[in-house]
Amino acid sequence: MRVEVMKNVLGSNATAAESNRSFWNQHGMLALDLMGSPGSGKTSILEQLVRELTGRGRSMRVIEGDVASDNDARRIEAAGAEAFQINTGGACHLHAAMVARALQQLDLAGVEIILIENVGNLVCPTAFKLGAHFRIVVASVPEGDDKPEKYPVAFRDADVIILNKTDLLPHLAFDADHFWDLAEQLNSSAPQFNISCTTGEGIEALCNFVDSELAKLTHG
Ligand SMILES: Nc1nc2c(ncn2[C@@H]2O[C@H](COP(=O)(O)OP(=O)(O)OP(=O)(O)O)[C@@H](O)[C@H]2O)c(=O)[nH]1
Ligand SMILES: [Mg+2]
Repeated sequence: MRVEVMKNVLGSNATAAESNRSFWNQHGMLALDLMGSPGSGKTSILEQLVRELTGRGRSMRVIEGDVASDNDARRIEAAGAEAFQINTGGACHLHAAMVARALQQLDLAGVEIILIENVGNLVCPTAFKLGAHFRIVVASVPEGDDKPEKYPVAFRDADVIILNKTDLLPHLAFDADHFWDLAEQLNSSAPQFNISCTTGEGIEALCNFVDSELAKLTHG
């Protein structure tokens, strides 16, 4: 019985995710879904992307997922993009229908990029795709270099892997080569980015990636 209910929930989420993807494709919008542990730096990366991509003349909206509070939406608005906060009220992931409802609320005229921050954890969001073109997993140096080994699905299914807070590498016993070896064993195709939101390392490269994927989507 429980298995049946779960199958239905996942099935209806998959349908809603496909519909989100069709909507984005029809309107030439590139959608990115960031997942990662609480505090790994998802909002900080989004703030950097908003600033850098706005500077390049890109137009974007941000959908923020949290159990509670609108702290992250307020941070994004301060960085310069319109944001829509979803509070799940306890659920540990966004689901595709929540994102569809957010899209209906946002003014999407002229928008090229949709950035989504999933609820902070490396487990629940893996089962609930949102339809985004890229699922980005964000790990960070203080979490420890064994995370790919402990949360393999998050890394195996990712389309992009980010290691954030590289400015802390000199201060912590984190072996970056070991982290990337583990990530590579699970997923050798996902582009990899070393990022520091404090120093700005890697932000330009990440924005170049977003720009080139947007160009592929809109120009074929
Ligand atoms: N040293 C350092 N600190 C960072 C970096 N990126 C983010 N932080 C800090 O890490 C903390 C958490 O960052 P957030 O961006 O709020 O993390 P988050 O993943 O959005 O957290 P949740 O929304 O709670 O899941 C903040 O105090 C940030 O200033 C970085 O590259 N280096
Ligand atoms: Mg956040």
